[in-house]
Amino acid sequence: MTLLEELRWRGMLQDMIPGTEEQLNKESTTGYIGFDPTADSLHIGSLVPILLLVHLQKAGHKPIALIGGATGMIGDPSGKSEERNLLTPEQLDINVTGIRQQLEKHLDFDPGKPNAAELVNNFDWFKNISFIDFLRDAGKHITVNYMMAKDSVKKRFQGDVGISYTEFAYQLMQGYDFYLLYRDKNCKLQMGGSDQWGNITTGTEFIRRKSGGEAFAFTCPLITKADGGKFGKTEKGNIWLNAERTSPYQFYQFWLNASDEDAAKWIKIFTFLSPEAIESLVSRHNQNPSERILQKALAREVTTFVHGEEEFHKAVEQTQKLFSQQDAPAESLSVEDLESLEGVKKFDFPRQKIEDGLDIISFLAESGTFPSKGEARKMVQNGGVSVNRKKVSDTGQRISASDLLHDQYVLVQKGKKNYFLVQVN
Ligand code: 485
Repeated sequence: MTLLEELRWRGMLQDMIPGTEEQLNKESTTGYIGFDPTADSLHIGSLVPILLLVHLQKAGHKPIALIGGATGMIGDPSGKSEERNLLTPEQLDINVTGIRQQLEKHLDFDPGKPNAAELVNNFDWFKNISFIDFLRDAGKHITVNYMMAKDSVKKRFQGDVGISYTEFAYQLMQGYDFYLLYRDKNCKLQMGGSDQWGNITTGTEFIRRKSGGEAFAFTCPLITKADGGKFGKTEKGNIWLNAERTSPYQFYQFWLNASDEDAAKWIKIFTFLSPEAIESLVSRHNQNPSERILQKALAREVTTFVHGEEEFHKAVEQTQKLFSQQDAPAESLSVEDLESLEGVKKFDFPRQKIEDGLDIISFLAESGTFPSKGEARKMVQNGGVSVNRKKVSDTGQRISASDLLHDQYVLVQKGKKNYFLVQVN
């Protein structure tokens, strides 16, 4: 399979400029993807473009990861219905460092290889370009009429919010990047998510008008979820690649909890497993879906890719500790275990009240774990509530300081799987 045949099979191809496939089949080609430093970490949405760069390199082409130190100062209007807030230079510095470290981890920069990866930052060239030079050198080659026809800005002409001149100019900067990489590094290909199509084609147009050259591009689809929810978000927010923001355990859990339909799609996109290996996993999975063979393989592959083998094994151990031994005493769970219980919701509660002691029904209602005392009582009477993993059998039971885990938590369980962590303060 050629690179593009493989990406097509994996469901990683959306739009493509005609001739791209021929170019990639013809010669080793340099291709780039840009990442703006809008946060100090990438999230799993950016994993697909990273994987594109890895696939590109594996197929013998040369990947360039561009960090948008300059474009990040402006803000891409693509797919955004409102003007963005400007980030401070200090925040941008922190973000550039965080993102650089993540990109460096996944590409092969070995200078001995002819297709060694490269990392560039567009601040390095934009910092030296004057406004006059930019208008003469870049702005002059693209008409405003052309720029206005892009989806990324068109929507903003219609609503009341409008678009600033700053954000309107964004596509010219990205187009200029492509032109410079084309000119100086013979980079003929740009990739990105499908929201980037407009900016990317401004680049190929720019290259054509300014130098008569031909450049290529393709995009990957934005990842969706079968239930219509937003990909990469849980109740606790985004799933980040940075272990301090999303622990490897939570990361592992995210993939493990995928629906069957999503897992079958995602295993092609997010792993390097071969089509044969994936087909065999799918058929084994379908014979016995409750074993979650696909989810386990997906979670193993992605967690190992992002966090390494050791963290993957730790995540599996932690999962076994929490789920296979459902009756392990709550006292044996560490603070991290408690905080990372799947889907756990946290509530605050005044310490004083616990120290004074109160009845279980008031505690459940006042802590917010139940909407009312009536509902709390009903569920306790039905045997559906546990505190610190012990079933509450008596509505008169009391809660006091001796029930605190690690001197600050009470673990409440509604039914089997709904966890609530009440933290006193
Ligand atoms: O020359 C370039 C300068 C900046 C960029 C690209 C080329 C960044 C780009 N405009 C952008 O905003 N990308 C998004 C980001 O950085 O968060 C996301 C895209 C997504 C995918 C990912 O970057 O929304 O589709 O391309 C890598």
